[in-house]
Amino acid sequence: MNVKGIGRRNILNSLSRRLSEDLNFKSGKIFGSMCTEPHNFARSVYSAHLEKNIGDPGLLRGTLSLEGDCIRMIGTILSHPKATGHMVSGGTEANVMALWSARNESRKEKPEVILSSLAHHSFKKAGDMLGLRLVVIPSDKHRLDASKITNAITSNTILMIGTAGTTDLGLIDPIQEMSEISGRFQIPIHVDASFGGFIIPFLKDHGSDLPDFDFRLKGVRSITIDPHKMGMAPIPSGAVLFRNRRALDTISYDTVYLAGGLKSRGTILGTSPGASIVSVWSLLNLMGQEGYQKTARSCMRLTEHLYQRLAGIDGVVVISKPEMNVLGFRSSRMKISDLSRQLRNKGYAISTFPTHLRLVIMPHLTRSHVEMFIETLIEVLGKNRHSSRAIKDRRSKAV
Ligand code: 0PR
Repeated sequence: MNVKGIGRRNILNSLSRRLSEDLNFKSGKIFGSMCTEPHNFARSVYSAHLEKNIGDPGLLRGTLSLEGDCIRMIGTILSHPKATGHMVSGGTEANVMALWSARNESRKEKPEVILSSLAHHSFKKAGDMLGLRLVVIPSDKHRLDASKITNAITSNTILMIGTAGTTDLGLIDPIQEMSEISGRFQIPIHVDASFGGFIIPFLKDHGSDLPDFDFRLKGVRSITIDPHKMGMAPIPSGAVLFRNRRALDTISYDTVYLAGGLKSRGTILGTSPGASIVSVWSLLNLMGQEGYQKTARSCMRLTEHLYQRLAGIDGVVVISKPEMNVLGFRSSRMKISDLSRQLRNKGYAISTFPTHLRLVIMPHLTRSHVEMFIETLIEVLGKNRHSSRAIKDRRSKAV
């Protein structure tokens, strides 16, 4: 650190040089992120409230009441306006809280949780931190196989996890079937709708026949849903909702000394941005259900367009028909790692899974970005075809 400050102009110049290495959403080359350009209005509201620390909630009784409104509005999206919960830092904190609460409420000595091999890696963190045994059901068909759940249940099972919008392909686990199993065995469900929560309900509003996944299903105890993904809120912004107040009480701690005179909220983080609550509240009110329906439809239209374009390219295999704005594909001619590397060399940021490359068609992407991507993909695959042919030719000459 310098002894003396170096002056704003120097700092800003330095920042613009250093940050030019960052990728940005406007480039149209980030096809692998579940986050997006935050809505401008939410961004400006957020920056006006940077000083607020909701870790001392009694100081921010106004912000606290906005948090209550957010939970009610999000609860309405998830078919339970009376749900309780908190605005948190994102899907990881929300998932850990849901498992923490289930563990404390169960009071079992050796608690076990059933989940799919495709569940988000935050559950591994939660299992490790909370001393939970994770009973993993291999999901080779891209979603949880509900027929394998019953066999995995033991007297120690405290919870099943279902995902609505899987990380790798944006698919929905059979949560309806899980809910029936839940009724039979009295084992509650946590739904990770971190990604899907802000798109599935709005696609359903428009007649899509996606299955139910939320509090409408009796077995669902808690839901994770992230405004900083399809909700278009600034980072960090997640939410965890519980069907009953009691679930939240099991993870609440009394802190009697806080300056505002109220105890802490029962989230994992202490000091945390009240700005995120204020901006989500503003954004939910600005967008309304219609705003999110419009965004959901436009992302889905673009996803369907991309799906058709990919399906029309010789040598491209689309993994499954998209249910929401996530698409997986691979090449029948190139190794996944080679294709990923070559697209990355062309500036594209795409997630690479063992079985496919994942594209997430977020609101920052447009039709021309999609066309630009398709052109690049055709070029990469074309070059590879020549080089693989050349290798084959050389080999056959050598023979
Ligand atoms: N649950 C699911 C189903 C998720 O997909 C994710 C994150 C989480 C929970 C955890 O959420 P937080 O990251 O908010 O804690 N899924 C994204 C992913 O793995 C996270 C992400 C977002 C990664 C943007 C990269 C990126 O650029 O793809």
